[in-house]
Amino acid sequence: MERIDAIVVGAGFSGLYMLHRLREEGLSTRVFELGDDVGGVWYWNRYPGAKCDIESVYYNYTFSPELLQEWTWENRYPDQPAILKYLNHVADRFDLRRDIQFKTRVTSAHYDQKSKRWLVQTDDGKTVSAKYFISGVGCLSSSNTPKFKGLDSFQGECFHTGSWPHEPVDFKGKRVGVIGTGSSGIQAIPVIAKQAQHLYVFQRTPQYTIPAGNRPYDEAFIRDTKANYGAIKQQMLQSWSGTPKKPPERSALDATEQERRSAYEAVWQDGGQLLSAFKDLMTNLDANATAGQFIRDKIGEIVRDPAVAKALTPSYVYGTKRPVLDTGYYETFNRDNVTLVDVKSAPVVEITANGLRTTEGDYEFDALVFATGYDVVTGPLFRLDVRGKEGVALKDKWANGSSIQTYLGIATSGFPNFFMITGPQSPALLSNNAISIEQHVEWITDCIRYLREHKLESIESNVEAEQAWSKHCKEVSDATLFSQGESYWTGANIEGKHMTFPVYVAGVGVYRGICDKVQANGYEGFSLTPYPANANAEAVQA
Ligand code: N01
Repeated sequence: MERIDAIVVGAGFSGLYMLHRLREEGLSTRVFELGDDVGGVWYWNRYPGAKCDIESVYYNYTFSPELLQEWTWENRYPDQPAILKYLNHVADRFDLRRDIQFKTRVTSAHYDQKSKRWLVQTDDGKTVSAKYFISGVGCLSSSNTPKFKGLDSFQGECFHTGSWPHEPVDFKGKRVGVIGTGSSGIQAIPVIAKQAQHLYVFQRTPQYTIPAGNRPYDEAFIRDTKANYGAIKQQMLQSWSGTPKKPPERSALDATEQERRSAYEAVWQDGGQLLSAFKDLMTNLDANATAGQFIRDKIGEIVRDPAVAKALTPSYVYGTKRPVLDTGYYETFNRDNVTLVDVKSAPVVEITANGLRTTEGDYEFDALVFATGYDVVTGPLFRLDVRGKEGVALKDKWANGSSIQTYLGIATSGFPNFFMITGPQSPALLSNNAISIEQHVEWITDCIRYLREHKLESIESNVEAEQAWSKHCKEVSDATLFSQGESYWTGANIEGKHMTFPVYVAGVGVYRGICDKVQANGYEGFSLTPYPANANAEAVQA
């Protein structure tokens, strides 16, 4: 059996940087990637309109000053082709492809207590043994297609936004059905509406979304940003979200009605998240209600048909589902070729050969797009069939997500030398992922270097430490509104799934401080096991 130092799963933002850093440390490292090229979610999410809603100049690696200077983003928000181009550039620039095995699915990763190594099986029938097993699968790589009755009977073309074909898809002259109005649906719907003969949007929950305000960067902004990246990076590292935006200082409730409206209007006109307008929108229901009402009023102003406007108007607490940015979403429902179908009041009964049936009627179309999201956070991890000491499966340890317990969102007890980049109970789902990924990769790299320098065979988080961390995560999120609703954050989007809120919401800067302190204190909360006295040099090396 082949023996290497480290195995990383996934060649997206996480896996690429992890590979780069471990190679620099001199570790033999292999990345297994299911796709036939780099990119991770940005390789698979090629649906029309796919974009990131973090601004381009902040949604990139910051570890290499040279890379920051040589790469220039064109638009405020990067679309999928631009991000994929960037990640390809990174893969080439750092010569990463030679250690990535593409078109390979990890089918299991089991910890062998005897050899104290991870045995990782892949779908090519091989097993590789590694000292360290690192997940770079992210939170959003396991797409969810609801188990509708008759799913296989549809005779037309069928797509999921999370695994879009590489060949161009042409909806011209076609009747199209889109199920789902989360970030993906909201980005895809305006673009598909412009191509399709007719578009049916099947909406279960109306969404709060505000204009992204996407536009080309001007040269002066790029010049300034590049000149000041050092300072900007420091602001990103210390911030709540991982971007350098200054946090709001004022309460929405201290402002007059007119001041609030003009603050919200300024964000609406410029684009970006409304949550940036006041400091207490996610901690105070009354403050939050003012933001929700602002968007509800906008919907009424934009959408001409009052019945459609009403159906598009959300009533849940703003921000308890991930707030969305869009380009012309509500306006799309003024088009003659777009029909909104409320599948909350009249649920989907079945998919038929020619479309779908709700409790109120039949809809016929030629192509069906599932924009139904992901089995978030635990889905991609459970798919790896990770088993730790005594053969315990991660899935069983976390009882399907309802009892997620991690230490810092990076490690979990019973799984030595297993690291999760942007794992549950880290800030990842709510932060600028590029920054959160870098932080985890660097923390893991430092940790592995420490183990090797101190001739330590393994690291494993302590049960008490992860219980305390999980409790702390819950206390912090319970003090906000984030965890109070039904969302994919809590597993409510998947039938039968119930998940504890899996995000550390104290913010990127606070979290970084805690992780750094754990490291500075010799990995407090972890058990470090030395190699046995009689271990040979080769075993200690690898
Ligand atoms: O998924 P979602 P997404 N019948 O879960 C509906 C990232 N992302 O792919 O709200 C009918 O948000 C579901 O309805 P409901 C980003 O983190 C980022 O859109 O559960 N409908 C919802 O409307 C984002 O948050 C970007 O009632 C069903 C939709 O499907 C995350 O990915 C772009 C249903 C799913 O929405 C996920 O976004 C794209 C059913 N049985 C994605 N099941 C950017 O950077 C589900 N739905 C901008």
